[in-house]
Amino acid sequence: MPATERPLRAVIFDLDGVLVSTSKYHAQAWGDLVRSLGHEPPPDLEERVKGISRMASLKIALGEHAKDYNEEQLEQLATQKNEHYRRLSQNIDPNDLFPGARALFDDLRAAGIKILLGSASKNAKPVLDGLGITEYFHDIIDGFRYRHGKPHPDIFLTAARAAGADPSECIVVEDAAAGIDAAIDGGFVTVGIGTYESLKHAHLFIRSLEELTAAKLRDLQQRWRSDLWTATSPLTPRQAATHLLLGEPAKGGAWALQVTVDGQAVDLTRGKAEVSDSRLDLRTGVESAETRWTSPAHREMVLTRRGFADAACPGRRVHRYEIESVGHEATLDIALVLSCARGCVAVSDRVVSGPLPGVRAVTVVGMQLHDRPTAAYAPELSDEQAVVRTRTTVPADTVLYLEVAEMAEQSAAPDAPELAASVQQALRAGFSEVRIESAALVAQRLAAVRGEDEGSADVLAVRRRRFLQTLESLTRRE
Ligand code: B16
Ligand code: MG
Repeated sequence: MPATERPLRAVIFDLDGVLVSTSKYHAQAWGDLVRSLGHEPPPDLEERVKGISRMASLKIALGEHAKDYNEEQLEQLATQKNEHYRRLSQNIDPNDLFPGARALFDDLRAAGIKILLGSASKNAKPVLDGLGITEYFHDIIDGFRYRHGKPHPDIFLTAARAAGADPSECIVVEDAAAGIDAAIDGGFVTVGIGTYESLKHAHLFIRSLEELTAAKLRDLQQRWRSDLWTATSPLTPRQAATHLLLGEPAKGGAWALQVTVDGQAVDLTRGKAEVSDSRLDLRTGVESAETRWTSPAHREMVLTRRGFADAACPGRRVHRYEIESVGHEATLDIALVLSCARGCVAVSDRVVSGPLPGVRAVTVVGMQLHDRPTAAYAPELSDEQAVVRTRTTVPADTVLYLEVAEMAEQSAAPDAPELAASVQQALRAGFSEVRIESAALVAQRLAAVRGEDEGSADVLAVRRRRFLQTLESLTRRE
């Protein structure tokens, strides 16, 4: 497809940390609130709540104390914090706009490229008014306009639709790791601004908006637009659906995720399943697939799986499942099942290991719920299986993030402590953090295999093939 068929149509800006610094006010308001309750806020509070929705931020600010408050009390605390934040942020004026923003807006406008806001904040409009830049925006997607917060791509997908553009025709500018994750998963080209350590997976990192022009953004979008860097999996829809829930067999090993919703097993071969193609994003090595499943009892679920072979740790694979229960609250029973021969080991409450039948090999696999520090896990061992179980409740229309890490080795001893340590380390760090490191390495390899001759469709095809081979060899354990 000629490059001109997918021009840059829109640039979607996050607000806090990209156009203005409100994070100090957010952090101060959360800190004051938590201290007034007699608790100490986490030391890295300001960084951790960047880009995160108000209620999710509250749980981060309260940490383990969150479980001491019921939903109604949490709502009240969030309102109290917001009133304090509004007072702190009401003096924002045009001098607070970050350097380079206005010149970039003028340049984009002159080039006919739409400007949109993609912010988690419900206070975005008064802040834009205070900055005196509201008139530039084609549309403002704020905390009132999306269903799922970052790292879900919903905010940016809503913005792309509002611009009448495909995600591959848009660039997202973000300062938060969760925002770059969300944009990459949505198929956008990304610019990270701020702290390099948490933004290594962005396609371009900048320190100031002064570094950007419409022409530079156009070049970036033409080079990295997702339609050029996405491979569709050859799996049939039915295979992809099975794959989605069952995970992939590790080398010689087999693990499966079993999910029960309100007592009914999620079984994609029953009821109705609409399955997307499984897509591999060659820019990051992440493969994802989505299924919308309606159970025979008319319960609707959206299940997304994202997984990658960790370039920073050969042999390790990391997966994240996003489970949304549409229109109703659900109780989920989740079991991670590892099939193996005798001698399974429970490495911890959430990590199990076992030798594989018939071969001299071992698999270690573990899971955890993201952002649910108080969830309880229980390992169970039998002759043929090692299972980790947990139970949780998901409010209607919210997304539960479940992370799985696995490692397998042909010749390891059955209790292979270094494999177990690697799986535990991946779970401790979380999907996003592991992905940032891995994506940075993938990007380095990609730069190394990139041909000098840019632009022609043939060159791109060859380059992608070579990159795939490199990626594969990179993530294969010796
Ligand atoms: P509110 P962004 C985010 O803004 C902030 O970074 C985050 O700290 C805040 O919790 C969130 O908005 C919600 O804000 O409480 O004002 O609705 O970075 O997405 O522009
Ligand atoms: Mg931000």
